[in-house]
Amino acid sequence: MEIRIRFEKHGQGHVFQYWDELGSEEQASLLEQAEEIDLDELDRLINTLVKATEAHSEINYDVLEPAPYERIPEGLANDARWQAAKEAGEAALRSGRVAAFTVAGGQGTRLGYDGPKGTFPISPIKHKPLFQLFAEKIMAARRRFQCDLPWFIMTSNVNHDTTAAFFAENDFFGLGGESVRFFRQGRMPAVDLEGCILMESKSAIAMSPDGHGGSMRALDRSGALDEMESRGIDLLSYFQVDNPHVQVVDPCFIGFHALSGTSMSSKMLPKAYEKEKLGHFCISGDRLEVVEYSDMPDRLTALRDESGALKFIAGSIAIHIVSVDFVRKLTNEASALALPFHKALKKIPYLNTSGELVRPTEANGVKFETFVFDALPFAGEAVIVESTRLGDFSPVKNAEGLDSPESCQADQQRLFAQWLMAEGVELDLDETGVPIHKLEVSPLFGYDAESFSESWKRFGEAVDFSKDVYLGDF
Ligand code: UD2
Repeated sequence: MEIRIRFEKHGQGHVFQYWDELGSEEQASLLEQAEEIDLDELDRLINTLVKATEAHSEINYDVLEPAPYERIPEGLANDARWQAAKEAGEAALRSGRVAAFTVAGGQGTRLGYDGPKGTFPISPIKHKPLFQLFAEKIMAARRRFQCDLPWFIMTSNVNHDTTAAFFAENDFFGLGGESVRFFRQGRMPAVDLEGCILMESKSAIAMSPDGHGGSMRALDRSGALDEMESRGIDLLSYFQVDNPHVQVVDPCFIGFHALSGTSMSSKMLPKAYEKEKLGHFCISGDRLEVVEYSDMPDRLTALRDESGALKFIAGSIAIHIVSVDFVRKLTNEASALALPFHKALKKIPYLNTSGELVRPTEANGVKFETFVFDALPFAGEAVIVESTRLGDFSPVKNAEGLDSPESCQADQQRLFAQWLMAEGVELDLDETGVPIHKLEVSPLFGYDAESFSESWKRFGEAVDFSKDVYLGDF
């Protein structure tokens, strides 16, 4: 068998060790996985990321400087540049140039939830799942901008079928099945610390999603890019499945991107504290880079400027605008713009030499992933735009504590309380700004201060805030 010989030549012949014991379906499944693996690429990754004795880093920390960003001005409503950006973004939305794009292929292990993360219930009263909140935001934007606004969702082998089934069961939350498109990201094999491919069973390689950077390749391979181009879509509003606060399409942000002529733009938040787990927007020489929190040396995260503020303050919240023609360029093999792989040391269950499954208690292997923000250096003059925390970011990552369902529900209610109080409503709040009685606002009622204000004025009903209140579509 030709493929078996190829694996042997690359020192990975053990993948087929149990071939003769397998039934025909298992053989077919193993072959399919093996064929996904680019052995030359894997050799290169093993040599540079697994076997190399010195830590391999592209980043020269000695020349790293904070990246400049577009600050939110004092009087945003009267700021000519921000208003011009908003108008440009609204025009792009109205003319159907934008698609929403969610990366939802992750394994979500930290949350400890058994199912695709997007199906996790997160709103404070109605317990709407993450996917429903995004769907309602998309629906609200369609109504406001009178556009199709399709939604592309990247899944992975781990959760593709369950994600698609969940949308079907929920009638696509009213969006129309033809306007929601799912596609799978690629996979990479995990290897042990010597570089041997790990097996999950006699017929299965330990494969895992290839990182959210894999979204670029997957957009191309799935035909999603062709579809976008044929529909006149040239801008992707990219966000992560774990963040229900995200403005799925933000006209100002889209406008800054469109007016600048860049290929990729990102939102930032000033980091709340030194070790907050956000990538850092940095300039290295003349390149814009995002240096992940785990790679940033403590001596740099601790640096402060004359005013006492963190020097490397611009944190990446994983919200981007990506031009469709840029994705084409990135995925065109001739362009040599491939995103670099990063390694993650993990505890990976594996089949030992006697064919028994071992669940290690220490990290025993390496997974390989690419990150979408590594495309920024190729994007020309990328634009980084400041956002507000409640307005755009409160992710659900951990079962408890920071970035948990509890912290996220509290933040949702703080945001809704802000909108109501701006309309002159008096609310009882606890000492952290969370209303005493639960509060939930459907994105179909209001998805930002402006749309909320419009609905509130039209709604005109007396609301009793001495008990839990849900404001829905009306
Ligand atoms: C990410 C960023 C971090 C910060 C933070 C904000 C990285 C490496 N770090 O941290 O800088 O912006 O988010 O919340 O990205 N995903 C896939 N396929 C994959 C892997 C991940 O679709 O193969 C999706 C996943 O479903 C989720 C998102 O990417 O929506 C983030 O993944 P993560 O949980 O690995 O990222 P995290 O929290 O370490």
